[in-house]
Amino acid sequence: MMKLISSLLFSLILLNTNFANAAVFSIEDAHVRATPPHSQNSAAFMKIHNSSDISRKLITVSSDIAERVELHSHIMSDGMMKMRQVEAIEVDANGTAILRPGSFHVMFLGLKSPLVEGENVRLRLYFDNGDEITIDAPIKKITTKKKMKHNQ
Ligand SMILES: [Cu+2]
Repeated sequence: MMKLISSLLFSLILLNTNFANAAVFSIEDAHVRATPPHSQNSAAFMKIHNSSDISRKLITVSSDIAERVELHSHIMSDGMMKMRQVEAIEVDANGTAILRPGSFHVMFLGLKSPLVEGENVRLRLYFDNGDEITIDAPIKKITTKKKMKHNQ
């Protein structure tokens, strides 16, 4: 009987933890830029909502499609928009961080193969509260007006 009770209690604790984790962040509209053949780089975009009362940070993204995955933003430098690596992307308390072309994005450097429209890319997002979220982001064609130059 004690065994049953303790395993029930354990299950409840697990349920609670899962529920608490699931409630903090939600990811919407995640997608990855399709690439022409031989392209080395690509980027992922999404909306990250933080439904907690504490400001949080996206600190790392991992994926096996590229040799390196970095968090990037854009800055104006000498009158040109340039990409720059950032340590984290802030997700305000009860707010939404928007990763989009020309702003924050997840950068893939050294693609292992071209990214074909219609396929999915598995991404794992790591947050500063210890939360980890795995998503499958569809590959889409994205057209941007300006060519971006790397600043590294
Ligand atoms: Cu970038």
